[in-house]
Amino acid sequence: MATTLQSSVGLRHPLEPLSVDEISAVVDILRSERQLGERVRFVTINLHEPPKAEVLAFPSAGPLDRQAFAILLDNASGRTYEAVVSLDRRSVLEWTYVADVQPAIMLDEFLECEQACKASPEWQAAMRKRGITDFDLCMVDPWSAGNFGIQAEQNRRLSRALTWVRSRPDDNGYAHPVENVITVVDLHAMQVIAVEDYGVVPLPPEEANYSPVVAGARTDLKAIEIHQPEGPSFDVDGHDVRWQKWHFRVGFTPREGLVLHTITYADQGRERPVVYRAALADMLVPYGDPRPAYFRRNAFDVGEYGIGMLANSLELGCDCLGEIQYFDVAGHDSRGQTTTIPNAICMHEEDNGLLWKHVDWRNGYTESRRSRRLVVSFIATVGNYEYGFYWHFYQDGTLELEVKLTGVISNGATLPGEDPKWGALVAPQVYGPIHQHFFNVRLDMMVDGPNNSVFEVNTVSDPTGPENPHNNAFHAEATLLATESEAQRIIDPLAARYWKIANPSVLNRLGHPVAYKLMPGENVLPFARDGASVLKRGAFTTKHLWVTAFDATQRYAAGNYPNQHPGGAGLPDYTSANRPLVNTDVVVWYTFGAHHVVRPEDWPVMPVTKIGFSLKPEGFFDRNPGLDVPPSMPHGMICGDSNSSQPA
Ligand SMILES: [Cu+2]
Repeated sequence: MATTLQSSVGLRHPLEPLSVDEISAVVDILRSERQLGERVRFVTINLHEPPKAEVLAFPSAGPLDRQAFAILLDNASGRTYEAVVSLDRRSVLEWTYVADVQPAIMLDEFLECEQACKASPEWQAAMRKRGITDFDLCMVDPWSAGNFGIQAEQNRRLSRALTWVRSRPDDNGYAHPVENVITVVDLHAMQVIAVEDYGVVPLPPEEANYSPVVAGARTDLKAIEIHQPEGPSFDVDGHDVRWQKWHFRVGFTPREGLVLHTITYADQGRERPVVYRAALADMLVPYGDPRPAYFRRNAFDVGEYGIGMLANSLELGCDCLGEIQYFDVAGHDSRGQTTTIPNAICMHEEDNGLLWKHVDWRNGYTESRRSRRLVVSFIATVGNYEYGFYWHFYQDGTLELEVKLTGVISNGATLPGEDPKWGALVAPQVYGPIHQHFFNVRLDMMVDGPNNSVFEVNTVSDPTGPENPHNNAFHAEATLLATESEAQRIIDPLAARYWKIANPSVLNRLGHPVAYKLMPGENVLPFARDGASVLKRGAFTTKHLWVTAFDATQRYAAGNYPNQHPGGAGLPDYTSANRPLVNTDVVVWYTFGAHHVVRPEDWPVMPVTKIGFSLKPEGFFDRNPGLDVPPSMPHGMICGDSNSSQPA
């Protein structure tokens, strides 16, 4: 894809992601100024976003100092450092030692950890005990260790790796879990320190491959092609996107993946802000099996691994269909070598069925409009699972996030005839433990300006009385969430509950504050009980809505370093001061959970499951903002011709 880094005013926008050359320069500057040893790894390097006020004042205040933020890990000392580097001044501005943390597990560590396991005599012995002798066919996934308060694990960088085995090189190895073997690896030394073996269970007998050659492709599917002969309706300048009155910037970080910046909607000659920054703030996948080989199985896919780092390179016609605008993503490995993920972000338009319609049934006069949506997406592969993140922009002012879950379930092997309590059989002797997938999205809201208030809206039945003599009355009741402790809420579908982010200083033509509402979709709470390690570390999952007063340093729902963290970081910590939230710069954090009782149909590769939420205008506009969408019938035809003629 050809992009320019210059904005229309000739200056590079301060939120333009770091280029490959800039990442390379950051590595050079850090190496030369800090005399980094051989064993220092670059965990993440990304844009150090300038302060919000400076970004919003751009370009009138001129160019801003171009800065990068980096996390480094010294395997020799076990120390973690954070650095801020000025690219313009080619110098390290800040260098901070961060005590007692473990940064995310890096992709290089995935591969090195697998090699270390395969080289370990203890691991090899555990495999031989199970009749496995060709170690090249084994797959060892480095699962995070969590924190269970075990003294011997404190201050060590650990992985608790799980093993699967292919029956031949092109076999789906996840069909053959090596049950009950947990390989504990010290990731600083990159050495196996223990192999926990809870007993031999035979490998499941069946292969479970999913290529069409194996499955037998159906033959009755005719071609479908998406043509846009005049090209797509969006304009792209670097990472700046304009589409159907929406204007925003695409960003990407190794940790969060896709980031949307400065989302505005043009209305009656004004670019009206809606969201300043939107990104995934963490994930948690807790599993429900309490047995020794399973109780530590959980994953914080954002904070423990970096979901952006694991992004796929997308393919036309496979992942995305139609007229596609791709964005490449610049990155690096842990040794500071730069990388590029080509086509990591996909953007395209989709026909989305009906936008609005009415038939005047007396005279047949009909107006209807097709809905078009803009989709900005990326897909990450985290070991066995795939997560797709799709932001949808609509012509009625709605913004939506849809997460698609697919890939191969995390699994285990059972004895013949065994039917496990904490999960379900998906194939003979293959077991999928019950689990949940929680996502938390941080929405730095800016509804018509920086200062907003958040309300909870419940619909209530009126009590019987003089005002409600027929018992039919019900109404929507808005309650101000005035402080951070008040603004920790869960869904209530039976009260039709939603949350409204309003700007008290801007009134619509009906005299009410303009607002957007956060509409929950499917959701659930964790089933782990109080006291569970996973809830201490992932407390963000215990509430669906959190609201905080804006602080640029508060970005992650489970804190900056969830890997092996004892808990309490992130949202519980951010809200501990109980700051006021009224008519101020607020950040809305929404947690949504997909509950996964595993089915045989999820095997061997899981059909997509979707979950998400939407942000919908509520009194933000004076009327239906999609009224001006033109009819789509070509060649002078009018929708409704089949009903009757248009009135004179
Ligand atoms: Cu699942």
